[in-house]
Amino acid sequence: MRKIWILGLALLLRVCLGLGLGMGPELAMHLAPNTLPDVQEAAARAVIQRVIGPRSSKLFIVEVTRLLEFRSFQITMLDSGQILIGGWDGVSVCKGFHHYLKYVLNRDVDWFKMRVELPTNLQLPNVTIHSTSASPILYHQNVCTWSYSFAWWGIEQWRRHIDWMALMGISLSIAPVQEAVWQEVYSQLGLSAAEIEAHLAGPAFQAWQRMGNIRGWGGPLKLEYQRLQELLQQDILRAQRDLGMSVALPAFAGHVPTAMSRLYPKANYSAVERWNSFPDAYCCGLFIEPRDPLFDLVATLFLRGVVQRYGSNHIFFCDPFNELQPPVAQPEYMRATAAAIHNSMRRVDPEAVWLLQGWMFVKNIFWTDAMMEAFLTAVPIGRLLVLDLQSEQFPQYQRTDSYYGQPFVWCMLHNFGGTLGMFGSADLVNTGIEAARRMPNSSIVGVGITPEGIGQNYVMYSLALERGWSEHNLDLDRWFRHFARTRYGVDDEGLQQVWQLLRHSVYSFRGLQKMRGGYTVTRRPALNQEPFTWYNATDVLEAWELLLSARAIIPLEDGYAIYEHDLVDITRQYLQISADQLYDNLKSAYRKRQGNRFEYLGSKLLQLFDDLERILASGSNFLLGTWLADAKRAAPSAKDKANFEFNARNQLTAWGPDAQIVDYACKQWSGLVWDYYRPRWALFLDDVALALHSNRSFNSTAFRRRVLLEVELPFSNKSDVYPVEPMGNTWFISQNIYERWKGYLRDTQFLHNNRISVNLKLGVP
Ligand SMILES: *[C@@H]1O[C@H](CO)[C@@H](O)[C@H](O)[C@H]1NC(C)=O
Ligand SMILES: *[C@@H]1O[C@H](CO)[C@@H](O)[C@H](O)[C@H]1NC(C)=O
Ligand SMILES: *[C@@H]1O[C@H](CO)[C@@H](O)[C@H](O)[C@H]1NC(C)=O
Ligand SMILES: *[C@@H]1O[C@H](CO)[C@@H](O)[C@H](O)[C@H]1NC(C)=O
Ligand SMILES: *[C@@H]1O[C@H](CO)[C@@H](O)[C@H](O)[C@H]1NC(C)=O
Ligand SMILES: *[C@@H]1O[C@H](CO)[C@@H](O)[C@H](O)[C@H]1NC(C)=O
Ligand SMILES: CC(=O)N[C@H]1CO[C@H](CO)[C@@H](O)[C@@H]1O
Repeated sequence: MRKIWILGLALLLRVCLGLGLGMGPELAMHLAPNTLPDVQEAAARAVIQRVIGPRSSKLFIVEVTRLLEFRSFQITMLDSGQILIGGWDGVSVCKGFHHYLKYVLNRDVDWFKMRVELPTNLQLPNVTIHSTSASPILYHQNVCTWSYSFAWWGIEQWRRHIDWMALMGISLSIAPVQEAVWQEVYSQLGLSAAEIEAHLAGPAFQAWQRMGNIRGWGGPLKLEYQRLQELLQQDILRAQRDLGMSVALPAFAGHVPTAMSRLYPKANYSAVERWNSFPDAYCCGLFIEPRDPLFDLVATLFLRGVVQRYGSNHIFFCDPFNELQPPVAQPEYMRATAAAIHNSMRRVDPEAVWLLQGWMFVKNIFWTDAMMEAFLTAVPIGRLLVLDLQSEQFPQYQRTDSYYGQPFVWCMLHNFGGTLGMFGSADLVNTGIEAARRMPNSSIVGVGITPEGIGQNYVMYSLALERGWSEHNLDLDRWFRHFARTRYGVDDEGLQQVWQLLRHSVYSFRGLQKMRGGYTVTRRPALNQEPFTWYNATDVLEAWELLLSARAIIPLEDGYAIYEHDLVDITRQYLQISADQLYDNLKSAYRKRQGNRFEYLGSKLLQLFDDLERILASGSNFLLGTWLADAKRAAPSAKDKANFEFNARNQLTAWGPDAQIVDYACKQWSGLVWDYYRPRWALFLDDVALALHSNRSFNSTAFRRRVLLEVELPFSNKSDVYPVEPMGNTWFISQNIYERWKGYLRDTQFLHNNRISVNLKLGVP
């Protein structure tokens, strides 16, 4: 073992001296943690043990060796009948194990199901497989994921997620927790405790305060909590680095508390522009001009604090202008700014690489080609790594000639705000990665996923990451079939058909619309919405029917939980579509002043909310109760629980003191449907019906005010407790709802059946 390691070191040395590996591998090697192979082996072994249990995991032997090709794994069978998985690092070993699990044993994991029960008498097939990642870097996370999905997680949830990341082959992510460092830096500089408190946002809003968008909202952030977060992040980092993953840490982007101008009145600041109409108390902090000496002072203090607490993999992220306009529109200014920021990193770590989210370049007229080129080329080539943040819909790498030579990661930004709704662009992901790799002189060095929130559409993340590892286009037909088979652990034509139908409908999006999860059920009611679907909803109905009929063949001990999860999701999806359709009909009834029809359809919509609540309540992954309980559990002390609950509720609903980005992070969850979405629509239906009957027009201004004061704002301050355990039998509830909503399709009051084609499948005259 030791000998192999020394040989590996020699190889590594050769590589570090730049002897011809190409920019991607060289950069990835530069960032790789120097964890010893036996530590990585132990970590990979532990992952396998958690996934298949101690008994089955004895059938696998792991070995980390740098004699293998960079980011590759090799699977062989030993004479003992055990399977040997060798990998370049711990992550590659885990990826190899996942490959064997999914493509040899035909079983798979999911975010919600990280434990796989293998048969006791399992004979492991003898295979020899060698595979190398086509992506030197596989990236995961978005700064927002930490607030929308990870906000309340403890080490248990993180453990499962890191295991999952390793199985997918993910090699780079971020670790943005930094409040304890700021607390220290600001105190050291002379800010008072109150001034710091006014700056730091609450536990559900840290992502946007870190980016300079808001300040203080949802606070105070207690010292005790800052300390707990710091310890948690240290555990997370250790777990990741033990597997050989690298982690990018935060660097200083320039945003500081307004009170800094009291201490340093002569420094050159600009006021950050208002973000989403947040009031002064919670927005518009200061931005220090990067060439001002104060920038360096703060940057150095901060980054030293970060590295001292969290170590370093030579990669730091910061986004000075995320959804914020730079103060000066001149290429020379942009060049000097970028250079100053990178230099501030180099002062602490001479080998620093700057990780930048390319989001600011998307659809922003400020960033002309000249401005972008000046900004991007101010940093030595290879020392800036750009996340092309939403490559499946708004790629920027073409427009910038591959970021003027700076390495970039092709990313799928599949989700905003952690909203639910089946959705994805399977074909575009498959072919988009190919196109980016084949572009002449492409500087692509990896593939990533950058969801604002996780916990939905698992299939898309699984697809994008496998595509990222793979050198070739995936055969999507086969891939989706195999997905169905491994998901439920049973080889069945009907189940495969379910996923083909979904693939060709919900997962076939190709539009340029911004998908933000705002469907009729979750949007604030109004008469001027235009819901749309890009697919034929009959496919979803058929998929649902097939899924319901598969109940008897799903293996109870292993596939059933994920089967129930999918049943809840598809029922939810069909109700979501039906609500859009009901809405179109309600609008037409109003326009035609058909009071009775309006009330009839309104009662159906309320029935739909009842059904939606019932099906969601039966699924363990669709409960508001869990989100709130997790938030309260994360509170450092009993007296902080109320504010943590406020944070958790406000983020999902009003998102701000006055509904600034109301419903941006909406969730189709049990509890939220019942106490937030349904009451809004009930108010609306009453108001409109009243207007119709009294021969008045509906006053939308008055309604908005009423719904804000009666539902949207009060929700954040409530403290009702919701179940954390599912209720009812999912299959029976789903079947019952299926019968009802299939029946409504024959209803003559539904004049606008533009989404669901009733005639063919259901035999309506
Ligand atoms: C596994 O298959 C390979 C290639 O066919 C063969 O050489 C080897 O002996 C087999 N190993 C075992 C343990 O069956
Ligand atoms: C302050 O910075 C701005 C750019 O943000 C620059 O235009 C201006 O000249 C600077 N002022 C001083 C006094 O350096
Ligand atoms: C690719 O790079 C080479 C060498 O710099 C250059 O000669 C060539 O024109 C480039 N091709 C394209 C399509 O940009
Ligand atoms: C939707 O699919 C059904 C069944 O395949 C088909 O009969 C119908 O014409 C389709 N509707 C539209 C709008 O494409
Ligand atoms: C609508 O309601 C608003 C607020 O209550 C009120 O100021 C306005 O006059 C009303 N408009 C009409 C046309 O009644
Ligand atoms: C919610 O509570 C906060 C204080 O905790 C208060 O300032 C705010 O006005 C309350 N909002 C509503 C809508 O009751
Ligand atoms: C606002 C409104 O609905 N006005 C209607 C009141 O009733 C008269 C007569 O039926 C209609 O002509 C108006 O359009």
